[in-house]
Amino acid sequence: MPNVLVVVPTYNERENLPLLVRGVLAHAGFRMLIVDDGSPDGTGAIADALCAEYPGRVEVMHRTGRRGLGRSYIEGLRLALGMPGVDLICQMDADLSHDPSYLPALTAAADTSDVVIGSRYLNGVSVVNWPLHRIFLSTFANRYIRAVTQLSATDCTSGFRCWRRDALARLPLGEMVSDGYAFLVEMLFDAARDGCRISEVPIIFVERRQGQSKLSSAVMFESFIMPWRLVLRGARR
Ligand SMILES: Nc1nc2c(ncn2[C@@H]2O[C@H](COP(=O)(O)OP(=O)(O)OP(=O)(O)O)[C@@H](O)[C@H]2O)c(=O)[nH]1
Ligand SMILES: [Mg+2]
Repeated sequence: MPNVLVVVPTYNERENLPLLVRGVLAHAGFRMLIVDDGSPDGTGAIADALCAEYPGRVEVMHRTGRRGLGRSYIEGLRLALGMPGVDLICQMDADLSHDPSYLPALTAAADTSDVVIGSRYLNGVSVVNWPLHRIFLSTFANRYIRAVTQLSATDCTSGFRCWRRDALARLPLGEMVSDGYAFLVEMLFDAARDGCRISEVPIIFVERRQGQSKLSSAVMFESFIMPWRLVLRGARR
């Protein structure tokens, strides 16, 4: 049986989180760490109730201070790396865009890879309910990131991933500088430089039905600049 910890950052996901937790815990050997950023909609209290409902299988980290996806992942992944008996560490969104039924395919592929990406772009474009401008933005972002950073994955911005614990432990989490979605690119860039074997499995991504997107213009600007920062930093290291 695999020993898997799934780290999920949440901000205002009260309707989605209970469904996600049940979907993930349907798989034997899977545990979860929810990293809530003081969600004003009460997601943190719902996470605590799920923790009480599934003792030993759901942990909750309540963050205070400045919120951010990158910050949440850094703190959550550090805690995950310190937990005993964890072989694989997954990352996924809480908004049900990432179907938990793909988790076994991701963890199985980690037998022969250090990091496995759940990819929307392995077989054309596999997204459901995205307006055309969102598809253009995401496919353009991926082409741009690949061109600047020379990463070869088709979906460098996917937040659905599975890491072998030892590969994740080698990443310089303390040196990471991104706040938003660029954090995912930064992780992948550092993993590639470290010589990690990176592979992808196809997923169908379904746009959230409940709650709101947190994609702000500041986050998009950071994603535009970050590939160049990574390349320049990579050249210095
Ligand atoms: N802890 C924490 N989680 C966040 C933050 N921003 C976003 N998230 C979570 O990160 C995941 C992805 O965020 P989304 O808002 O769905 O971003 P997205 O998928 O690019 O946007 P949509 O397609 O519109 O849903 C979700 O689980 C969010 O709740 C944050 O500042 N802190
Ligand atoms: Mg989403």
